[in-house]
Amino acid sequence: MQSPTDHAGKALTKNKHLVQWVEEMARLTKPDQVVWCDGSEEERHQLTEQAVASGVLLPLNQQKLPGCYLHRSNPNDVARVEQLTFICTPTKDEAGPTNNWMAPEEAYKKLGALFDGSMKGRTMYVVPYVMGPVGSHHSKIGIELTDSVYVVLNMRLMTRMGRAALTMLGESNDFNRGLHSTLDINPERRFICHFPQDNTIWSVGSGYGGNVLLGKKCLALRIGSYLGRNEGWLAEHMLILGVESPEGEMTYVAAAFPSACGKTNFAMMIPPKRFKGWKIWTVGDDIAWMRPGEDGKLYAVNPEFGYFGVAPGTNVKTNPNAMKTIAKDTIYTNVALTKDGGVWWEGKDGATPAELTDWTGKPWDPGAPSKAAHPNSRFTAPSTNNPALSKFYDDPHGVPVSAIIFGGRRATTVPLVMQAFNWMNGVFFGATLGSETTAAATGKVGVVRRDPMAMLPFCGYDMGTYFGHWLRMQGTVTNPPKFFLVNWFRKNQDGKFLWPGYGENMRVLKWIVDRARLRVGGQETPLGWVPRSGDLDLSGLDIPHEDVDAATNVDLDEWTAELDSMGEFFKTLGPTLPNVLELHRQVSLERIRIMRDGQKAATKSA
Ligand code: GTP
Ligand code: SPV
Ligand code: MN
Repeated sequence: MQSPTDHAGKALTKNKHLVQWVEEMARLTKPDQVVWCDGSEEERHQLTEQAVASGVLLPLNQQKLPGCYLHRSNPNDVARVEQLTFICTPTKDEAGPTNNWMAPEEAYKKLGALFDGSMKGRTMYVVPYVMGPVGSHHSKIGIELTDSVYVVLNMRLMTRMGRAALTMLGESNDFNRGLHSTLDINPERRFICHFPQDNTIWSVGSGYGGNVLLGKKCLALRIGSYLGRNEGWLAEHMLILGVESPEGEMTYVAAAFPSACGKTNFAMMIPPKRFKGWKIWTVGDDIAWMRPGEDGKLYAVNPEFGYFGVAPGTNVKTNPNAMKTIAKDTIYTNVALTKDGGVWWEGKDGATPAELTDWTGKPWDPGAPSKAAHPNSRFTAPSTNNPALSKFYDDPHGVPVSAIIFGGRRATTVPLVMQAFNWMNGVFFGATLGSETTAAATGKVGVVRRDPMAMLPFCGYDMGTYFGHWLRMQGTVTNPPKFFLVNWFRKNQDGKFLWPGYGENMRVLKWIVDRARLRVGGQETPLGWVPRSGDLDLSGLDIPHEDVDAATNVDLDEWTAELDSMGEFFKTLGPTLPNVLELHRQVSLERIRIMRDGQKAATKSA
């Protein structure tokens, strides 16, 4: 192969490790041509035209939605497939009991056979990208080879893609090797395999989201978490936001909620009227890379450059910043189409349009039980469209994190907010996080499962060892953040949410910021600190006080059952589970027992 050039014939790289690997992968997959991407505007224009001509993208109404397109994926390919996602470490123990494991040689052989000739008649795109600010010590370089123009256009939105990545790479051999082919989009021939020791990802048989945009879940989380353990940092499924007070005081917060549990919404939140002068700035909406800084604080960068956000439920009331973000230059996937070339989904503003084409391309019957937009339909939009984008979103140092929040989707038990007593207790909150499953992955929706740190599908190595890494990180962070647990999703007997959520979550965030800055009180429970009555600012909030009480309540009977269920989960993790977490669980149970004894004695003597 000659030295690779961009579409205008200008040299792109002389990196022999890279050129050799691309040649090798091209020999395997046998594409008709190899195209190196430079990330330029002209290239985007060309690829978009091509995608439209081949039906991969459908232009939307360019007056209403300039630069916006619709993509419909194969109905068998609409979400991440956890059961087909593998960690391929030399031993099964390294992948741990929560991951699917395949031996590396077996995986290379099995997928190698599928990749053999898989790009015949197709183009192989070479997509160089940086995760994290270009040139930052936080950042990592990846190269994705793909036969999907949809993937190229999405990677262009989601990462710093093109020439800048090759310049940053220089002659180095230190880059993630990602290979992707859509093959025939057949679930029987679909595998997403990670080789942490080789810094390599092979993905075959899918064209959707986290399965194929290899910089995202595959590199930034699964491979990233492995690199983070070896190199002393954390790769987490967390949003990052800045809270600015009316006086201009800035506090950064990182929060892990499982897929489709509110990260994008929280990261773009607009505070309610009561919080005049308060502003939320988005640094990231899905992934955080965090490492200790010289001042002993934990610094976070968002490795991504765009948002791959859930469409359903997004509207002018719940997330006005997202609505502005996706008004231009956005790729919509699996949403419904209106008659005039607009987009629609369940939970969008206004009345349901009379005539809709559903996400599969068929006329939609409003009477039918099926949804017009797929529940995991998404938008891909550049973060620079976000009116609330933090001016530090691209800062090579990252932002200092004062609070870390874990949260799940729980109809019962877990209160609106609770603060951990210390770092270890915070790791315990994360390690035992439970949440109802959502449409973000294939499988049953609404079942409570343990999703530690919201990383169950994304941790690239053994879970117990990962908890150990989290615990040990305390030794490197002398000015540590405070830890919190939240739940926006508690329900009443009728199945209605007790807490209004979205912008109103500012009330909880305010308490978190004040706690992190040691300037508001709290009530101690056996499990953590909760706001005293009156600590949460509820003025101007139009919901019954009983609902707030029910949302914030810590019921010791429910928590006894919860701690028992956490114990069952711990048992499944095996010998690498740090003992201190099991001890903490037992101490919590014992504290509940003693507390209830005290309460009983008090009732008797009264
Ligand atoms: P991923 O991109 O899959 O990682 O999801 P995410 O964590 O970014 O979730 P997102 O913010 O997209 O929200 C997912 C769904 O939860 C959407 O349908 C939202 O409308 C809904 N949601 C978000 N925040 C709240 C909240 O505070 N209360 C309630 N009831 N629903 C919420
Ligand atoms: C998630 O499922 O957590 C996502 C979407 O953010 S995907 O990129 O498909 O993983
Ligand atoms: Mn996510």
